[in-house]
Amino acid sequence: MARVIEGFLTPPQGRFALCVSRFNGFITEQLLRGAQDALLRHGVADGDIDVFRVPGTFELPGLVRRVAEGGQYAGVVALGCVIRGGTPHFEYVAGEVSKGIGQIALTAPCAVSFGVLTCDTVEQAVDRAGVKAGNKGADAAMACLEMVNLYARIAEVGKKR
Ligand code: INI
Repeated sequence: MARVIEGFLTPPQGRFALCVSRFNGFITEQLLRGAQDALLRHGVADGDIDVFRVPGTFELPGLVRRVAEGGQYAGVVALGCVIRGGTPHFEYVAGEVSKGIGQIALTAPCAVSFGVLTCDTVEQAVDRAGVKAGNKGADAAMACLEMVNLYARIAEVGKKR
């Protein structure tokens, strides 16, 4: 019978880094709150969570790469918010952060998750930061927790059958 290997939502060994941008802080602070709350309520100790801040979402990939590759964390969560304005700036920032975090997630020695909002309006961002559409920071933290567990299980299940 085929084995199904999934990550659990139990607290793993290891620390978590929450990397958050200050730009659009009225949204990103809510994403951070949601991510912290999700980890704490799944048994991660407060002392095992570190918060790193960057000026804007564009700066997130540079930070996340250094934090993820440093080997001190089991999971890294990127939290930011890009809101479309009247110029193409949005496209560049949103494109760079999604591409950058995506590349890091592929090769990092730990789990990396993407809690960056890319919204057309402020209202869309508010809805995703703890109002109508949940809290995407909490969702990203949960995904990170699951992937930390899953990565740990790959080595485990490879040994036994
Ligand atoms: N940074 C954001 O996090 N969100 C935005 O919506 C945004 N817009 O639209 O300008 C933004 N710009 C700043 C950018 O992330 C960098 O901090 C800046 O360009 C300096 O490198």
